[in-house]
Amino acid sequence: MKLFKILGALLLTFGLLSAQPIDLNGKKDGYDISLKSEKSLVVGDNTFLVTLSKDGNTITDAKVKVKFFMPEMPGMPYMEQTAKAELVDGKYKMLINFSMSGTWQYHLMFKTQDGKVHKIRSSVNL
Ligand SMILES: [Cu+2]
Repeated sequence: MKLFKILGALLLTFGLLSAQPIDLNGKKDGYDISLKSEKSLVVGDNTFLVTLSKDGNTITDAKVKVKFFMPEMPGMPYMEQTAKAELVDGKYKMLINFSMSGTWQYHLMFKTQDGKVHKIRSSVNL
């Protein structure tokens, strides 16, 4: 009985943690990148917001795109979702539809005015 209570509490804790919107920050080639989701991630439509800055200055003239993918697994083909960002209120906004829960890897790419393409790789869970 006690064990079930502990397991229940753990599940609840994980549930609450994974129910938070994502808020990831990284640095690449001198740029500060933040990737946020508007809400907690769900199977279906998710809005992502990216902000870019360099030396404290917000960059709004880059081209930003993202690719989320899940490798092939037994009984499941490779899955991929890509989106090009649209600039809304100084933030790069993208819509991604996740077809299933699990770990999705992503490549976030942005092309700056100097013509250089920068890429960061990470993953999210839902
Ligand atoms: Cu999958």
